[in-house]
Amino acid sequence: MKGDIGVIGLAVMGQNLILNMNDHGYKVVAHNRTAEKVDEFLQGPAKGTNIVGAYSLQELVDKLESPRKIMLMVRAGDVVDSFIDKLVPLLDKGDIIIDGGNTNFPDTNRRVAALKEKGIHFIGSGVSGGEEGARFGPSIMPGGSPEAWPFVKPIFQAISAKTENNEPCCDWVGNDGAGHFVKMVHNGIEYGDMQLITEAYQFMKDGLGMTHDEMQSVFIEWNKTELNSYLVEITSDILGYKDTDGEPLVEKILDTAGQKGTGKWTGINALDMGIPLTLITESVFARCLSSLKDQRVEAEELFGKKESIVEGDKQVWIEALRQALLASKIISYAQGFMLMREASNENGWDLNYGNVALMWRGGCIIRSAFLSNIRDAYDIDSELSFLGSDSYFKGILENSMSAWRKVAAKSMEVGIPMPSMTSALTFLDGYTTARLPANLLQAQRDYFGAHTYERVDKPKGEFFHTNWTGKGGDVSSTTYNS
Ligand code: NBP
Repeated sequence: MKGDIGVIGLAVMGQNLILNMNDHGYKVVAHNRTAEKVDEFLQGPAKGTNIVGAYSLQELVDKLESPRKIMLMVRAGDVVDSFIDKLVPLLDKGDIIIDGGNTNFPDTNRRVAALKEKGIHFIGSGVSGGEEGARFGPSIMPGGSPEAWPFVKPIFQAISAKTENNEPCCDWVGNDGAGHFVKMVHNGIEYGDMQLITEAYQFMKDGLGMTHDEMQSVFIEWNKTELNSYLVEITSDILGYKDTDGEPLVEKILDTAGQKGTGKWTGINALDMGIPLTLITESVFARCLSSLKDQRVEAEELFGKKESIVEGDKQVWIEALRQALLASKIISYAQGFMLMREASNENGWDLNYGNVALMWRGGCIIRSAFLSNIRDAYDIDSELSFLGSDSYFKGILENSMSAWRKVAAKSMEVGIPMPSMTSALTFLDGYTTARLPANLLQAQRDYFGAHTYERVDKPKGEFFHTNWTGKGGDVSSTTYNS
């Protein structure tokens, strides 16, 4: 009997996805560049299963049922191109290559188009959930050649995480690089969620002087509220984790955050598309700032930074912080969905935002109860332009406003950096202001560069230039927006 699917790449994600597919009754053929890893896998975790090995790409291809489905779980970038180049001459028209790595979506756009010319279908799929997700149910976000989806759908939906209603956290996202785009936004939101939690932690630790056990209890309690999520849950575990000397391990970890690029890509795309994705972008910059450790140590001394003590009733502050965190999180997701909406419109992807929320509901790092409410919001209005306008989320934003402002103001007053919580509030203040000071900005642009402006008392699209000093000419610059 031939294999149902081939997987190339036997590192943590590949191995666990294969075992997951095997659990669901699929016969998987496993291949890896370094052949010894095939043997190690077959004699180790795959022992006693139906998984078979292939020591060359030809062997892999020969062992698969038609149309062949070959999933790459390898390092993103050139390695994927190199495998595609080697596979294509061995494949037949109608065969399917799937890239399940963390690929930047323009690469997927390019690969879908290039392979289409050769008659090969290509799927670029986000896979989220790390090792445990891959093994027992990840969130899977496939996009690319729609013709390929019916062949891959049963396998992907079988191995994916399921919601409490047993719905698979996997559905077709859209054409071209849509799946990888949505996975990129997922990762950006993950950056935002993590940053928001760290800001709450710093406020409690430095501002309120709380112990790690106290903070752990707060996160345990928060996890029983609308903030219920995987990241809040693991944060409570981390805060309670003691090193061998009985002290909290988290305080022994160097405060410089790493990043692999997906948050940065999300920010770059937001800038390219002109979407104010402020919270996620601040979260990426917060990681950049954290990496300037030596400079920060010097600057703290140079500026003689004082302790940032927050006076007042601790319980009142903790509840205010919870509300500020929840409201900021709503803004982060609202901005992320704005970005997806713009990308969907620009690329003709026809994204289903409710389905995206459902795919993130289980298996992935940002899984949370909150995503069910997002799905509900898009069920009510599939074209919702701002998540915060949905009545459920609007209610939370309004109810949290006072506490959110108090936390933001206090953080500024005592010097606790909270870039994401404060930028979220600033965004909402801007978004809910009908008249912003951009009129003055337009006047400045016209003053120094004759960039022209529109008038509130004239139809939109009519542009004016003023000779502000009486010395300039009347020739205006060309009017366009980049
Ligand atoms: P890695 O990202 O560490 O990739 C390891 C695989 O890539 C191995 O099969 C390795 O073969 C192969 N590879 C490399 Br590295 N360089 C190669 C080359 N020049 N030629 C051929 N093969 C090469 O594995 P992973 O962490 O399992 O991730 C797989 C994909 O899934 C990545 O795109 C990753 O970004 C994504 N992802 C990872 C996670 C996670 O939590 N780790 C979560 C979600 C998505 P070798 O054994 O011969 O070196």
